[in-house]
Amino acid sequence: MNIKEYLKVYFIMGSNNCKGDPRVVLKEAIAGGITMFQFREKGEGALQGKEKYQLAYDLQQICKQHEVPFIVNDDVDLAIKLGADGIHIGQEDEKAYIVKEKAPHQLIGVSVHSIEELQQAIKDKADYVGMGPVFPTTTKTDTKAVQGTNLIQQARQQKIDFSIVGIGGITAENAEKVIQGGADGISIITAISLAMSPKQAAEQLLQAVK
Ligand code: TZP
Ligand code: MG
Repeated sequence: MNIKEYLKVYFIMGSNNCKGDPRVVLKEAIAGGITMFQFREKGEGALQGKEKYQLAYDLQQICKQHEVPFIVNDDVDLAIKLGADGIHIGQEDEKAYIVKEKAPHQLIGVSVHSIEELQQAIKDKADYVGMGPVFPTTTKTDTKAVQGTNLIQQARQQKIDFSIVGIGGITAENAEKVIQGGADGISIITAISLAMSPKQAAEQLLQAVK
C-alpha cells in the first residue's frame, strides 16, 4: 500500500484525548477501518517516562497485530527505540532532513502552514505533510488560523502531487470537503477518540472519504 492509501483515515491519539483506556479506543478504531495511527502524547496530563513508553509500546503492538502503520509524534528517540513505522514533526521540532538522516527507513510527516513550508518539507525528503487546521478545533490550542482547504487547493493548483493530509475539526459530516479540496486523506483526533463508538465513527469517516 502506498502512503496516499495510509493517509485516508489517519487517526491520532494520546491518553488525554480519551475518556477511557486508549488501547480499547485504538482497537475499536482499527475495527472501524482506520488506515494509519499516530501516537501523540502531549499537553495537559500527558504521560512521561516509563508510562509513556509502555503506552506507546502497547499501542504499537495493537497496530502490528492489525498491520496498521504506527507513527510517533515529536519524540524521535522514542520512535527509533520502538522501531516505529514513522515520525511526525512540526515546524518547531527537529528539522525533517535531520530526522530523515537519523531514521532513513521511517516515514516522515511534517506539519506545514504555507507553500514555502511545503516546498521545504519536500526538499527535506518528507513522505507526507499535514495541513491545517482546516476547521475550528479545540483539541490543539496553539494552532495557526483556520484556513479551510485553501492551502491544500493552492498546492494542487500549483500541480504539487505530494501526499497531503488535512487536520483540524474534521468529522464525518465535513470530511468530503477536505478530499474535494485535494487532500489524499483526513487526520482526526476527537471525532474518533471521544465518539460513543470509535468503531462506528471510523467507519463513517472511511465512508466519507471513499
Ligand atoms: N494540528 C492541527 S489541528 C490539530 C492538530 C494536532 C488537532 C486536531 O484535533 P481534532 O480533534 O481532530 O480537531
Ligand atoms: Mg511537534
